[in-house]
Amino acid sequence: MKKILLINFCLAILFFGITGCAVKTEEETPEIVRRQAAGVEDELLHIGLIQTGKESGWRDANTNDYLNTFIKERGYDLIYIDGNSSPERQVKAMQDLIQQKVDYIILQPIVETGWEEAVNQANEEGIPVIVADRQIAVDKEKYVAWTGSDFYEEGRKAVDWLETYLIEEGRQKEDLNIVLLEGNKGATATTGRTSGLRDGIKNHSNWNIIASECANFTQGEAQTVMEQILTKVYPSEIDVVIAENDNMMFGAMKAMERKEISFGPEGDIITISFDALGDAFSKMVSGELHASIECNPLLASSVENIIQDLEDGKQIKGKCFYIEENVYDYKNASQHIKERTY
Ligand code: GZL
Repeated sequence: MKKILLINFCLAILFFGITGCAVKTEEETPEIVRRQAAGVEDELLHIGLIQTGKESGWRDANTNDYLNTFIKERGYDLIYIDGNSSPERQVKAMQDLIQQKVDYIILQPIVETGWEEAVNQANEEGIPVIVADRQIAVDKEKYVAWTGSDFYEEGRKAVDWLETYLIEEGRQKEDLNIVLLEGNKGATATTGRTSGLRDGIKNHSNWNIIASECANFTQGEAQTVMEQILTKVYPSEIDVVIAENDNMMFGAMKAMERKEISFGPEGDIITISFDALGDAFSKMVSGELHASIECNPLLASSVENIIQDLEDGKQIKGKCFYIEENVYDYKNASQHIKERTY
């Protein structure tokens, strides 16, 4: 058996070496070549997962979903690598996984750039790379597929929600000053949401972004950034705070609370964030948060479907697999809070 595997392995390398193609198709390779990771003799699929870090509640839910899906009882050996919020560490992790000859690499990139060389190395070794959550600025032919959210659409959904709310409140003609807290520079979630928000906001000549600062999707940085903004802008000048994830909104809320600024449906400042974490639902129910635009962290099943299709020798039809997401607000949060799983 081992000898056949070795012959197949050499043929696969020859095939991948010529075409650099990570996608196996029925007519090209009828069966998946099992790479025996160094010194490992088993029938498990060895999956390397490169995660961004632990920057938010969304990330914890995303990581746990993978840890609960790719388990030995289901035929996987998951090698989880925490990128510790360092793009450089993530690239090194990919090179290490290539050395270990894993069967698949799942990449959850912090930022889009810096991936060309490492992804090429994975191609040369015939290791399929599946990108999830944020995207990478690499030729799409170099990786199998991407699955995640439409971040631009999320940004537009936030503006749509605000438009509707203001009309319901009879405030659509009011001048509106907006503070925007952004995620990591260069992350698809940031660029997508920011573009969607700005494209929507510029349709309103009476809306104005008076401050936009990066807080890297973390609660601590957002509190610091909001405290700094509040030294330059009077609270009475702020009508809306939009945070590109719930954790940054929680940090902004702490900064506003310290200044005794009222916010939320029962306060003065409109508050809108992204992710729709359980804690965000609690704040919508308690009257602190107006709305949270859902960003679904449960990507493991979408990634597993791609891997299983490859294992079955199927062609992957498409490059981008978007996941379903909703908008929740202070009016409907109490109907959904019990069903939330993260
Ligand atoms: C979105 C994801 C973002 C979340 C943040 O898919 O990349 O990163 O919105 C997380 O909470 O930190």
